[in-house]
Amino acid sequence: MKPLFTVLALFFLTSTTWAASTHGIEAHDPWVREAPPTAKVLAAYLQLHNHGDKTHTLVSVESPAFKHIELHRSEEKDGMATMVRVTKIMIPAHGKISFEPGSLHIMLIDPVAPLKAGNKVSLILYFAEGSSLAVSAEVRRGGAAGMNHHGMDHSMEMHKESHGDMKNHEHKH
Ligand SMILES: [Cu+2]
Repeated sequence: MKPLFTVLALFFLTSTTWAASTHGIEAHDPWVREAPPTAKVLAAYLQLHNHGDKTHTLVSVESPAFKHIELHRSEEKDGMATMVRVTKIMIPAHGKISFEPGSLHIMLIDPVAPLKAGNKVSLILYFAEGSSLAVSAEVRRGGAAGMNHHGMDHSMEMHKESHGDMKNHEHKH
């Protein structure tokens, strides 16, 4: 965790650009799945588009609202949904990465205070190439059934295209 003033400074520097951002990386539809007030782990989702000519590599995420954040991917193993930690996620030039239920997600660990639908969570995404991107993610209800202990939705597994959703989707703008 960086000192708070650094986080805030980064936030102010980049907060106006979270929808159309730094070095060609754009975040779309960031949201956090609402969990019970006692939940120690929540998940955030968004799409990252790389409009630039260079690969960007997401390596970490920080938030003043959580003590610890990891990048995870849900996988199915022997019929059980499990999560694997991912240390970097490459977004190729003119490519797109989707974080979505049942696949890649930003795992938000140890909330500083309980969150409920309608709350906003500031996230700062750090890229290996040196840039960062601040986004504001709204807490939303993420559908009903199939929550496991990590707040993931098993019923969404069927929508997963493949285990490796890091492939380069065609860009549609
Ligand atoms: Cu996870």
